[in-house]
Amino acid sequence: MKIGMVLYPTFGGSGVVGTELGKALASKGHEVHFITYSQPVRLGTFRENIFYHEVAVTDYPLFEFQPYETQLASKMVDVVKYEKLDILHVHYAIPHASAAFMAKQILKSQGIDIPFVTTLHGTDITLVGRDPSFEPVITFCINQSDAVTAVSESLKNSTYEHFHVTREIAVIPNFIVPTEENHDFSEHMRRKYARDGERIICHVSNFRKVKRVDDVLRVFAKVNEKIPAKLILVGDGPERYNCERICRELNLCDRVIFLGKVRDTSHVLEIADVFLLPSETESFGLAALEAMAVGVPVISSNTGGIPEVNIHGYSGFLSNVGDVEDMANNMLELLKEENLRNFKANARERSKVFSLDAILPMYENIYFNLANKK
Ligand code: GMT
Repeated sequence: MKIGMVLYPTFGGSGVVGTELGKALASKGHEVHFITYSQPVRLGTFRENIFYHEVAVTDYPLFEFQPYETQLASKMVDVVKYEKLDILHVHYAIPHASAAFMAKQILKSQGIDIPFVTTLHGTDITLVGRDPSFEPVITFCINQSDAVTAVSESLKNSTYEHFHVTREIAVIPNFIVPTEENHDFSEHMRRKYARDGERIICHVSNFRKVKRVDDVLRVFAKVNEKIPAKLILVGDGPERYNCERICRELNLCDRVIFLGKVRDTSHVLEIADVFLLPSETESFGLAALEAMAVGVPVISSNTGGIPEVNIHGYSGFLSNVGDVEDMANNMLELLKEENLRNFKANARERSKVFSLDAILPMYENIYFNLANKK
């Protein structure tokens, strides 16, 4: 099939999922056309069946706010028409679903029928979407999509709770793409960051308020009082400055490493003993799944879709949002020599439920069903 993939090309989870999905579909022989405003972070190399169409966003002085949605819709029309696409798949409702709806209507007026699939990822529903000013557009676009998917049961339920959605939403969980583990490299890098006997704790996020990175630091401070440890923080965003300040206040500067943005986080995760995700809300928690996939257990909050991924007492532990004390106690329990080995193996095992081989056909089924209805 010929598939148009629309997503935010940044380090965010929805962009990662959309890009990895497109790459996997291309490996299976589908022709995938990425339509984004800059090259997706995980796209990069020259590959068979992958094409990239950049949406140029005009920087004209009249516009205080650039008309991204309009230019995206025009680009979709163009690519569908001239590349003869069979389907459009848009990740993140705002404004991708409304741009797809507009493109579909324009194409319809020219005699072209193009179905579009909308995948809801989280903040489009749980944060941004709940702002009442977005509600009518989001509700309309979800209802007008030819198929809608959500990355967890929790996100599906939130969508029904907060929007007047009348149509079916299919749950297709996020997935992991197998990576080559390099044990010599991991050992080398581990020795760079931690001395013998020191544990490595890792957190990966976009450092937005919702991630509660300050809780990461507070949990770490408590654990580090009992056992020697290092904290590796991956990512960047609005809370980074605040976190650096907290590090200084807690006198942790020599134990906390801010790596900044890293394109492929799997090699950092490979050197960690435990992953920490204390988010306020999380529709799925892809970062936690990526950690589990390389055998790293997870200490997390029990919010949103996280309990669908991380199993309490098996692949890690769950605590109430903000319960720093409980998270630290759980981490100390998990880091005991006799527990850590089991939790690592369990985390890896649990991640297999979300293998690419299991999830990819779910999207393909949706595409085939819609294409056959045309
Ligand atoms: O994590 C973020 O804040 C980025 C955001 C995005 O849309 O790029 O992530 C959301 O989508 C991911 C992929 O489906 C999910 O794994 C994240 O849980 C979700 N984030 C939130 O719900 C806060």
